[in-house]
Amino acid sequence: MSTPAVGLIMGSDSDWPVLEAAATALDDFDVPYEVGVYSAHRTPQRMLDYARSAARRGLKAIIAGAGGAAHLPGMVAAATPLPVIGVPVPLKYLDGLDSLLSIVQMPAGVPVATVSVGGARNAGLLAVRMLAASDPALRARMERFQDDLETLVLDKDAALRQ
Ligand code: RP5
Repeated sequence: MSTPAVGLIMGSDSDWPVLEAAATALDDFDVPYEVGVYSAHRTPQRMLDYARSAARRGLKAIIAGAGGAAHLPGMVAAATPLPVIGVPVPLKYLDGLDSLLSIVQMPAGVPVATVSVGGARNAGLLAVRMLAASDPALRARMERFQDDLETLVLDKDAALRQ
């Protein structure tokens, strides 16, 4: 097993059905990652220990998903120098708007790169791009992925026009 480059964490195991798409994106690019549940409210010390040790342990980026009063991404960003990508998880009420606002509205100095509500796949792809900035082989794979996206759209366009 290679050393994880990305930490994929969430506030509750109930977030996993949403966060799984980030894992799939990382798998698509063979990026090693670790997964865990770290609640800002229920396990605050465990969350801080994780964030404070993340860079030392070799992680390069952290994807953090949470719902409702979604403080996990921001609190992790406060305790690590690594880039943190926040995924707002939609819950039963408010359609995830509460999660989005809890994650996106960070004070200056503590950035969280927030994706759309439920946008875990893009969170995974953004983490790949972060790693690709210093990894030419990974960057080439990302470029091929983008070419494939374009081809897909052009094929669909051509099919519609027939
Ligand atoms: C948040 O509370 C979690 O990220 C989750 O989205 C939400 C609900 O958690 P559970 O009550 O399902 O464990 O901390």
